[in-house]
Amino acid sequence: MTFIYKADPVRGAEWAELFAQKAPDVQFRIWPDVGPSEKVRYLAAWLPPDNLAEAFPNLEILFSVGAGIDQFDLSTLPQDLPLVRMIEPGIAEGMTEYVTMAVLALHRDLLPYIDQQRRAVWQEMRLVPSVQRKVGVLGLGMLGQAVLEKLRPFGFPLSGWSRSPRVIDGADIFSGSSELPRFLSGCDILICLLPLTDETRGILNAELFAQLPRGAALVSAGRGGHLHQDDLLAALGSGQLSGAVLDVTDPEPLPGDHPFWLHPKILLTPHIASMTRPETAVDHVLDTIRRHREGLPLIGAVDRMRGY
Ligand code: NDP
Ligand code: OXD
Repeated sequence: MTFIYKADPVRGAEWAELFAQKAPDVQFRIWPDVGPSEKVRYLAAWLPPDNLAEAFPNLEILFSVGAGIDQFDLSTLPQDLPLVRMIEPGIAEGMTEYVTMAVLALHRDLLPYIDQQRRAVWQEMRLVPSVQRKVGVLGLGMLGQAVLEKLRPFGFPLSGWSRSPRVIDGADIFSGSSELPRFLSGCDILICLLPLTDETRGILNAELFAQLPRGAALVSAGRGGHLHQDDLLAALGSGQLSGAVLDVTDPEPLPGDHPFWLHPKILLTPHIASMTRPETAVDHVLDTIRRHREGLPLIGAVDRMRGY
């Protein structure tokens, strides 16, 4: 029984050591060294190979090595093949640190202060108390909920928006497109942690920015495809938005001459908000294999109809 890892080979070597300790009965191989293809039962990939069904006729589970699965073309995957995304505490920990850093940077005017420093300007700005800075999260899944919990002690009025209604302690929750305008009107800092689907592609656009309070700021850490780049530049130019922290772009990396690189109101990071941690990722994968063998529901199984 073979498990194939097809992503960053350095992290793959760490997975190999963990498999050797925790599941010595499984033959762990790193792409492209796949061995006899009929023995392959499990594949963990950032991008799966073409012709998956022909390449591995006995595949039982396809894992995404990340929390997102938009990099997979769902229409080309065998319909009955379970697709399981990465659910492990390292991803949530990294994301909550990143978003907290971004929210505090925007709240405490770090971008204009960096700009002032570059120009040798020593000038204070009025400090806004946290109770007057409303923070809202688009997407209330594993990451959105963890972020709200992490932000709670700072005293920002918190809110969130998702597809289905829910109750979260200490946050006003909105759901569905009908409640989006009311949610947006209460966000001085808007954090996007949605998955990228047909419904969410391009959601961060001029129409959405116009519904935020004037001078609001954006943290985009879901996927680059959520953002309409020209609309962001226009909103920053007009003052409708005051700043943006972007961890994801489309494409990644951006071309060298892209206006985001040197924009004084944009802080850009290279998709590092969080990273799958091998120790806990391997536990998730082995637990999923066990549950699959026992006929139990799989944690992190992707709903093909919803697309996340
Ligand atoms: P989940 O699937 O757990 O949560 C997704 C949330 O988005 C849910 O609350 C869901 O609503 C909501 N949602 C989806 N579609 C819509 C819609 N059309 N309208 C309103 N709400 C919607 O995902 P995670 O929290 O685990 O991850 C979110 C994304 O973060 C990933 O898909 C990935 O793209 C990105 N990511 C980025 C990383 C980085 O390093 N920058 C690292 C890890 C992930 P409902 O609850 O009703 O289903
Ligand atoms: C992920 C990511 O989806 O790294 O986990 O973006």
